[in-house]
Amino acid sequence: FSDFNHFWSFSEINRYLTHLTIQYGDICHTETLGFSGEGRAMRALKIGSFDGSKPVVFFEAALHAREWIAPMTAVYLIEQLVVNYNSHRELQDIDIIIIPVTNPDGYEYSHQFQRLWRKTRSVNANSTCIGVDGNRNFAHEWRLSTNPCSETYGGVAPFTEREASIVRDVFDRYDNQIKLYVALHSYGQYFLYPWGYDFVKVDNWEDHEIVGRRFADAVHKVNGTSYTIGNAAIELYIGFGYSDDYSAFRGVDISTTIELPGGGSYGFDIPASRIQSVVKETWMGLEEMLHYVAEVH
Ligand code: 0X9
Ligand code: ZN
Repeated sequence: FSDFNHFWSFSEINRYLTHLTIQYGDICHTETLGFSGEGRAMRALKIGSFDGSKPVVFFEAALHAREWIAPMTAVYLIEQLVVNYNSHRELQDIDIIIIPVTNPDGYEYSHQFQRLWRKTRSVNANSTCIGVDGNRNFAHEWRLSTNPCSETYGGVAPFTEREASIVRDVFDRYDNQIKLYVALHSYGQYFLYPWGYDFVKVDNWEDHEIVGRRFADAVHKVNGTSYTIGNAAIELYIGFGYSDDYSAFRGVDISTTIELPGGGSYGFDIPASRIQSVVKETWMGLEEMLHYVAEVH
């Protein structure tokens, strides 16, 4: 019942979360996990009882501001889960946390001023360049990078960014309970798993291959979209301080970054006319991953 023909602003997403929790208060609730660098409330939608007895699944989108298809995918995921909750018996055995906009300051900036903005909007000492790459600011194999003007600048220390530390806080709070972490990004149609800091695969990489294959097959059935599944460093490039590496380091069973389809002139600016087909096909893949968690745990 929502409009998936345009990219939603941060306030539209927030209004929608509020609306859902009013209409479906018995199934879901929202929680403000903290505040971004510029003071925006970072809200999560939570589905389930969170009484400690069930596996927790954690989705998060738009740590990179310009990757607009990611929060739309998260919103569609939220809608499908909440509206159809009662017809998904298996989902009732899982607790689900979704942060649709992990970098709200950057997301707003990309809407209002600069379409291709990626980083946070924090001020760097001794530099006029703004922002830290949230996906280089996590504490596993983090490295000091020298140039604050770089698009992949990791900050002066891990977790300098509220946006990254709020994600860490979720791992802390549900320590040993989170069985699946999905970072939604764009673009390139990849299902990536750790490690990203070296050409070495995470110990249980075969489980990641199984989950990735189930995701990709379910997506492919819808519109024929193909995904590449593999180790992040091998498939993409080496880097340090990634959220999915941190998740695996914290002991989350399955940790993945999904690079959704691209389009437009720069890849990140996929046209709004493609939102519907991407969010629908991706939902089929994500639902399949939830089935995996429900089966295994
Ligand atoms: O470079 C990134 O942060 C991600 N790609 S993006 O184009 N969305 O910026 C990839 C992260 C993949 N994960 C690891 N390399 N660990
Ligand atoms: Zn990204």
